[in-house]
Amino acid sequence: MPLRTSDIKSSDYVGKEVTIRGWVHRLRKQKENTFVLVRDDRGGVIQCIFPAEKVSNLTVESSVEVVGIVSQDSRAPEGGFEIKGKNLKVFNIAGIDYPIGEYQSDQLLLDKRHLALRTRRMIAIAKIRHSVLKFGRQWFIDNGWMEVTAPTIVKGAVEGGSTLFKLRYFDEDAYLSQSAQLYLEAMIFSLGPVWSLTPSFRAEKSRTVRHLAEFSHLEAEAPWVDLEDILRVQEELVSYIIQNTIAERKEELAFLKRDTSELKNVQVPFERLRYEKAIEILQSRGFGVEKEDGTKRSIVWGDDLNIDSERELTKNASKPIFVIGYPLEVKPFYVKEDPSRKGLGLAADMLAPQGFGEITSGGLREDDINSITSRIRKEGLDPAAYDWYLDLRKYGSVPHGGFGLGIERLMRWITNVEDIKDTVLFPRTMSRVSP
Ligand code: AMO
Repeated sequence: MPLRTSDIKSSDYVGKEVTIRGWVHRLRKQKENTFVLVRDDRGGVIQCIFPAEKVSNLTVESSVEVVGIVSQDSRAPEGGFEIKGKNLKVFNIAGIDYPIGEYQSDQLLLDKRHLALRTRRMIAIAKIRHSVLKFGRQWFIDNGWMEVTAPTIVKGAVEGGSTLFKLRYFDEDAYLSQSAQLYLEAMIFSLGPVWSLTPSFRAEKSRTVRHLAEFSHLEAEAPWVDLEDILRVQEELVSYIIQNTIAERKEELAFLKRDTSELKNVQVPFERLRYEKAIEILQSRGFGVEKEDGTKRSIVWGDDLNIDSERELTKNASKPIFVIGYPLEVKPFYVKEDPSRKGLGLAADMLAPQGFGEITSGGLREDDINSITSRIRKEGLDPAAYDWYLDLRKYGSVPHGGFGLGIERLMRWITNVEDIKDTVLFPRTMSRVSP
């Protein structure tokens, strides 16, 4: 394996001959010498100096192998080390029409995302994403949860019929999964606490900076838990991911100009705010919701919290807030009713601070066969499509609960990038299914 630029930027290598491979990131031609910035396969960049005539045919993004001597020069960009080139091997001379330059429209960067992955911004985001996924998995390993995977081609809705992607599955209709939750619920009977990371699909008709049609969904489910147990798992998991990621990705977050001092505050416990209290706070601030005719009215008990109300509730917070106990009407059929507060669900959403909005949703599941069957009907769904799911309430039903966390929502908060499309390498939205 050839060395990477990060390996050779050290006094140990000064005066030594090295071989690196990469792509021409930038070229600066002078009369006698050409300064070739080479980017390695992890995005590290080093300046290589060649006699101009030796590299006259090089173009940006050509793939090369450089053999040369490392030297230290404080004027050299990218950390004061450079390579005095001896030999150059070219794998491919890139076409001169490489479309990505220094200043590009967001649209072009999305249309050419397969090439834009080579920009320093996307490399930084990809590395942060890697850390988020790694530390998420690590938390579950350290805490004894079992990793599982659920199918993504399914027969039924989990999060409401309006965002289902339908597909033809041989001779029948099927859907792309909105959530692995129902499958994880089946697994806890023999596997105990389980978690999975699978894509979830939502035919979201909304074009917002928070919605994708395909997102990475980290989900967990466990038997014999109460709501507080499920909240604790979420706050511990999220603070573990954040603290470890900001420690590991200082450079990348600095490149993105993310001030991480506020993320350092993200330590357990997170505040718990009851839904009715949240409504009272919003009312006391004169908060309105938009009616269908476009006019506004005051927010009232029974309204769901939209992004504006989430922003209002979290604008001064330095860490996430759990909103607990939404009315059952605004939650899916599986949410368990609070026996001591009729009409309210034993469920909670975690809202990230400063208006980043909901990043997790979870709670206890209705475990009584009759209640859940009538709730499925009430939502206009066909209980027959849930026959196997209902078996879980028939044979040894237990109190249980879990949650789902949207990796890209968490990424958006950690990186502070404006658009969720930039937190994933190849975004899928209502208007984008390519590249
Ligand atoms: P919910 O539908 O709230 O709940 O989704 C859980 C989390 O997934 C993320 N998310 C999204 N991210 C990007 N684009 C989208 N279109 C999108 N939709 C959702 C959010 C959200 O908090 N089964 C339940 C969870 C549970 O109770 O276990 C569920 O899917 O971060």
